[in-house]
Amino acid sequence: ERQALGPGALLLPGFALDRVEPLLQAVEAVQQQAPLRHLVTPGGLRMSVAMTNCGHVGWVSDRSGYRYDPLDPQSGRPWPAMPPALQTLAADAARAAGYDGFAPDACLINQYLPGTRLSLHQDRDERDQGAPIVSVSLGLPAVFLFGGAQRGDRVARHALFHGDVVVWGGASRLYFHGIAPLKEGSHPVLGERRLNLTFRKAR
Ligand code: MD3
Ligand code: FE
Repeated sequence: ERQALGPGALLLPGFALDRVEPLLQAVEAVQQQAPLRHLVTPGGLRMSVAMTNCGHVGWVSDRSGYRYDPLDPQSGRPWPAMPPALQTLAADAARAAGYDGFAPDACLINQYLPGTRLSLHQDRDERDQGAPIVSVSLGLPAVFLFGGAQRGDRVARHALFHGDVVVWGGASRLYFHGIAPLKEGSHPVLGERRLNLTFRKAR
């Protein structure tokens, strides 16, 4: 089962469901080396999403801007390597969407607690914008906001559930998107939170 969310954006409902345990184990191991933290935007605002990364480079934001950095600025050490369970899931999902040989070098891990939101933005910090982005949703459901190529384009709402994977390629890759404030709730596996993993070819 697959559903187009936009031009080149394919929803694979429940694609990750049969591998949640190894995925969460891998995420735990990453968090131990590189704890979740709230980054500051170039404008000086503290992001409500808590983030960490694994892979050759990680996405970071501070007063000087957004970038992919091989070092975790909090520890000064390289980001943890991308665990095989994560790499494999990303490559399998990309293949299912028609992208053979997807080899992400960055995985951004986002944690949402009730009330956490991600305002409308574009993902433009990756060098290779022909490569797709693969996203995996775990835990509490979220309302995904999906606009268009222009900030003012109308915004559609889609629910994203535990185990859902979306492969963002084609024109959708540069569309504005965000997450509405997370609703209160408790998920049987993750408790009162949502995790989102995004796999990218950043360099
Ligand atoms: C559409 N994350 O990390 S995942 C992000 O749920 C991000 O944490 C959201 O937006 C989250 O940048 C949304 C879905 C997603 C991810 C990347 C995209 C949608 C996208 C890139 C381009 C277009
Ligand atoms: Fe994004």
